[in-house]
Amino acid sequence: MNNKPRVLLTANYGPNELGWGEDMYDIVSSRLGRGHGPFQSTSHCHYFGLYLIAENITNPTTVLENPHWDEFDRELDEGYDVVGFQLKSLHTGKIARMMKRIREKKPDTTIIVGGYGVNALRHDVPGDKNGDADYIRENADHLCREEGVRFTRRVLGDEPIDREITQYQLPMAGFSPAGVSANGRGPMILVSLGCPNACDFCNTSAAFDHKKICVAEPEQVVRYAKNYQKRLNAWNFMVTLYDEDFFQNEEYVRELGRLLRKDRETWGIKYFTFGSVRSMSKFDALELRDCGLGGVWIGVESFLCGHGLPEDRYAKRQGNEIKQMFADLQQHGIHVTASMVLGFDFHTRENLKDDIDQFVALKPGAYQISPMLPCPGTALYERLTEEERIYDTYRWDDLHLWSGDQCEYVNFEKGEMKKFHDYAIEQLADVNGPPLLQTMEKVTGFRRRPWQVGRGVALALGTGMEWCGRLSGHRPRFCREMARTILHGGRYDNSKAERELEISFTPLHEMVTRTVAWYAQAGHVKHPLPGLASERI
Ligand code: B12
Ligand code: SF4
Repeated sequence: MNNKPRVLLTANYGPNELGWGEDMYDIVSSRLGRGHGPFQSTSHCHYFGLYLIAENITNPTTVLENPHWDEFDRELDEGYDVVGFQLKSLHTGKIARMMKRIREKKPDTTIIVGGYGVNALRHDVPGDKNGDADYIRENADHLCREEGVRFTRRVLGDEPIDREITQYQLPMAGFSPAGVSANGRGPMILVSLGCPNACDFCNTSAAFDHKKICVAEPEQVVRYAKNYQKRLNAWNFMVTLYDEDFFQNEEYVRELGRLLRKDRETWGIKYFTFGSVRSMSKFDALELRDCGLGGVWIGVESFLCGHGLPEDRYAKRQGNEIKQMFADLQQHGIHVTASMVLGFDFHTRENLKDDIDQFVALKPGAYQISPMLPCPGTALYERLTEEERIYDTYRWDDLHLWSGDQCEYVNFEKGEMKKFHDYAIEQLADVNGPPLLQTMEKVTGFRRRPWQVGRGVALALGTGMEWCGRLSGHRPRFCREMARTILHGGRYDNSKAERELEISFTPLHEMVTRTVAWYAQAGHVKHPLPGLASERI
């Protein structure tokens, strides 16, 4: 331990909130895979920004993630000189309360506040009757609205400020597929912050004044990814690269691809990242796959902007036709997560339903459906304030996707947007089904919602099968190892090995088709399966 000032980095105190019945801190159950009932997968995440700062300063540092109030209070007694908070707008009240406690206990503590909630402090929300935003603005010693590692080093006098930002010790996210208690680990690397596309509703673009700040060059990304190989003791995995629109810089994408291909040891590394139609239109799916892309989150937002439609709505939607783009990516084994916004000014009851139906037809592997929520600090919030369309009841606690209407939608009644949200989730779950079942759909040829029993019945059946197996001492038909095998096989793309070693792998759906066919031929399947009735066997 050195004698430098002691630093505590913390997020808001817990417990975390539920949003329309799901844990907001679980991105899979609350958003990306919402609505799958007994087939629901779950996940957990970490406050990466805080760990990144901790790794890159030389002061003795403690990180707390959502401590309960008593734990936070007790920790303050350890005597910290500097306390840094990660602020999400939703927790403005909680962070103000934590700051007040610090000022009571040790008034001369240096308080730093960073995170996206800081950008939102540019505006007020009408429901902030407690004056929490004012308190933070007036009592924080430093508000960070730039890249946080260098900012913190500057505050601490931790020279040289511009030395490398390393990413060797970050915690990993965890994912548990439905019914499987094992935890898949999800490593991450921060590539850049901010986005020049400047969509009017976008908080992360506004936070950095629509600039892009690069944190890791391709060579660094490969180095940090190789370190994850050691930590995970695995050659093959998917790493999340945080970048608001990764494909904007074509040279970066190609250089990273070149480096990953160059070294035999990194052939198994795939990445998941964020992209837009406009930036991805500069590549074809095959090239993206060869550059290491394994999964991408694309903001679809609406079909009323984009290919063939005027530029003035959202420029990031210009470029190739989106349905074809999705189909190409998916055919090349690239997993696509898609998001859409409900309640733009151009939405009406009729075209919004049509928008949702077109979104469902994209068959995204995962999805986020967001009722439009104007975030303070953005151009959208400014405009709606001028148009007097922000409701007086709007509080900081409402700054999440499931808070209901906080502003007036041009063509909808109050409360109507949740109905469209629920319609979208229902369609995604019922029409497309969970990812594993989507594969089964291809295999069996059943395309008419074969698993559309009621949620309660499905839940009872699933739970019943599992417990019958346990209680009777018989092996259940579907077990953890089977799920693991299927998930393992489907997650990786073997294109590099195919190309360079000239071997071929059987695609997942073909492998399952053949296996099921074998069972059918051996007389283990009582009823004929439509998908196996043709020459596909
Ligand atoms: C991963 C993620 C999550 C994860 C984990 C979040 C977490 N642990 O904080 C999960 C899925 C759980 C999640 C949940 C939610 N999230 Co979230 N999430 C993100 C996402 C995609 C990436 C954040 C991240 O880890 N980046 C990588 C790290 C390394 O970078 P960073 O956090 O930006 O940190 C850097 C700087 O910002 C700064 N910094 C950050 N903290 C601090 C602190 C100090 C002291 C300093 C000096 C600097 C600093 O320094 C860091 C290094 O440069 C962002 C959007 C985005 N693209 O960034 C949204 C985002 C942060 N989430 C957001 C929201 C609103 C939510 C939810 C409320 C759900 C929702 N969307 O409605 C819930 C809240 C759950 C909860 N209880 O906190 C908003 C916050 C907006 C706001 N005004 O506050 C964002 C910006 C999304 C958006 N586009 O609006 N989220
Ligand atoms: S493209 Fe995405 S990250 Fe960039 S400004 Fe638009 S919504 Fe924000």
